[in-house]
Amino acid sequence: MKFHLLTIFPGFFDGPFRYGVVARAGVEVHIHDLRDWTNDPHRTVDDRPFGGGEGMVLKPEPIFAAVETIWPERHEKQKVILLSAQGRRFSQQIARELLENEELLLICGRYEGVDERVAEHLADDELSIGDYVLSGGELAAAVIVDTIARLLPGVVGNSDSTVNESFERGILDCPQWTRPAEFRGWKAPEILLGGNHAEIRKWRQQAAMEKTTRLRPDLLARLAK
Ligand code: 9D3
Repeated sequence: MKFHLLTIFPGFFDGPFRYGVVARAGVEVHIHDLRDWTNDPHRTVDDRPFGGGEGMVLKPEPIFAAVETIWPERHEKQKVILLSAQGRRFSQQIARELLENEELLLICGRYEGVDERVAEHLADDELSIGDYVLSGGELAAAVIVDTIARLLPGVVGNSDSTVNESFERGILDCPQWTRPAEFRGWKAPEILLGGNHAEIRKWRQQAAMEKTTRLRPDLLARLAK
């Protein structure tokens, strides 16, 4: 799968994509500097908001020019996604849907926002990664690329091992322990040390339920619907 990221901070991605699933073959990430599509000596990408207000807004022209250069012709399996705090909330299910594409172009917002004509007339979708305020879309882009890339066949070794993931089952993973069996007086659950796999499966299911009830009751409420 091929990802294009449009940003005013191309250097931002030097770190996150050198590690993990994104560094592997089969995942291509192309970083594009938005300022490359400006025509003025100052390489201006932003301007003051109409109607007044704090801060600056990303101008539409460089963004449209960039997307139209990267993809002179658009086809069905190419999607332009605007990342903004106002988008619909990204999730494991949206990651699965986006996996159907051949290429994704993620536009990273900055400043106070992006001229609304980008959302209305250029982007196929507008996504947020959660209800908190970031300083821009770059961290969101890294999160989305990582989440989709690890679902690609070949990434997890066993292609079945992602189909049963906690967010897709609707409850959290069960808690895990490893050696030593006793650490500072805290013992790993006895049942996990034995070989009764049927009992272990039951115990884990119960432990996952208890943990979900305590930390993510919202997931259980959704399951009940
Ligand atoms: C505090 C400024 N806000 C009110 C005027 C608007 C605002 C503008 C720009 C809020 C955040 C941002 C920058 N954030 C993103 O571009 C962003 C984001 C986010 O803030 N949270 C979750 N997901 C995303 S995706 C892009």
